[in-house]
Amino acid sequence: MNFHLQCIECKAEYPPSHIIYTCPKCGDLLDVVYDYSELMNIDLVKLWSKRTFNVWRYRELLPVLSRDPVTLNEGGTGLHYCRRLGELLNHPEVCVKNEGENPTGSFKDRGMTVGVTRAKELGSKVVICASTGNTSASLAAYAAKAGLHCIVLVPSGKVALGKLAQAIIHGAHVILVKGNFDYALRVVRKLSSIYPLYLLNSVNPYRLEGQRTIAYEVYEQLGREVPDVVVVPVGNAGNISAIWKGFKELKLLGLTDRTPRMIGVQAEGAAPLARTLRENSDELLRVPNPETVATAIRIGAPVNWKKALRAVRESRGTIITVSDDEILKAQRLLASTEGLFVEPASAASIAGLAKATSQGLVDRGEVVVCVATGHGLKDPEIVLKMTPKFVELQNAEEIDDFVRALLGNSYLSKTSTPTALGLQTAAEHSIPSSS
Ligand code: AN7
Repeated sequence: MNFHLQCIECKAEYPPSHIIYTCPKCGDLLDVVYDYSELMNIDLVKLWSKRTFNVWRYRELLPVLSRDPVTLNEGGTGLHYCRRLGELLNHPEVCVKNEGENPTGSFKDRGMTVGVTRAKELGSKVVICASTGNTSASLAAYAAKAGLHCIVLVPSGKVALGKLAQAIIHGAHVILVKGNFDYALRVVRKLSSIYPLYLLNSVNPYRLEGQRTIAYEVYEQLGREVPDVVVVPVGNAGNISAIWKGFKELKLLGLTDRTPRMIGVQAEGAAPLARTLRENSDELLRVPNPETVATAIRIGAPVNWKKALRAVRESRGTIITVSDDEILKAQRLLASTEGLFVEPASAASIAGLAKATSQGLVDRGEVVVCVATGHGLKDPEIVLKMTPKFVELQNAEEIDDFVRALLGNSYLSKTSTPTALGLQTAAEHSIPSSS
């Protein structure tokens, strides 16, 4: 499909051959604009149904010229109906879109497959980003696949271990910055304005386009229906903007006559958008020193704030805040009731739904999709930190006591007598030392 760039504020237009990230005239954000009329006579759903369930299934709606995208088979993630969780939240119709199933374990891969393909099309040799972790992990992997050099700047000491390991192993030049994400982003924006470094933060309009596919997939997975509410964790605010654009397009293309309400969720210590919306401010009310256990969304000056506020207002949604404690409880609840292990930032969507339900923002029976943005194994340290004490058993007798206590009398039959295990003790079982 034909596309060009357009400023969201002054509406100036630019051809896709220009390497720009913001409007050269007024400095505001850019959006990718398509000529949808080309698609009006095509049965899109039928076309899609013949293809693999991944991001490139929707290739007519992606802004690339190449027929050979840089791909790791991203997208096509599960939409899990969460009956047990729904019962606990007094809200039966909860689905979780599990973006941890992507190749590098987060939704960023949907954007990077498009963004890195564009980087190649535009002739770039080096890609760069600032990151709270997942963007760097994803960009490093796609740059490796494409044979491009990759530089990532991350806030020192504030990136989950798994994400850092990913960026390193995929061969990125990892630079630790003494400062937060907002500062690191300022630095890479400056660098990319001076040197030929292709910037792949979500200020890059092409990257965000790949993330619209979350909306298309949810639509197909719900049997060509749109949910009532979509709950999304918000950091730099690109994802909520992209998903909203995707749902609007489904309506524009005549595939549905409804759109969902978008509910963004921020951590209490990093909630600039929630406050900006609440106070109805025309300027972003920045948080100078954002802090939260959900390091992925530890962001005080979201670059896409304008797009995100438009998404929330147009969709008649809102932005709510949750505490770190609520986030960690929600993470454990989702993992222990549904078998889905997501990172703390992602669990913010579950905590957010719990809060929205209790505040009457979501009605019982409405179909809600929570976007779980990244995999729990990205940040194993937080789980261990939150686990007070392990049970450490020395021998078979203790194990027997433990199991009997766990099962309780109701599960035990009269024939199961204590310590009839006949096992060696752990010490007997250990390999003797050679001395
Ligand atoms: C798991 O990696 O900003 O609101 O630099 O990793 O689109 O920014 C990560 C963001 C939610 C917020 N959940 O998405 C980065 C980065 C997870 C994330 C978000 C992020 P946006």
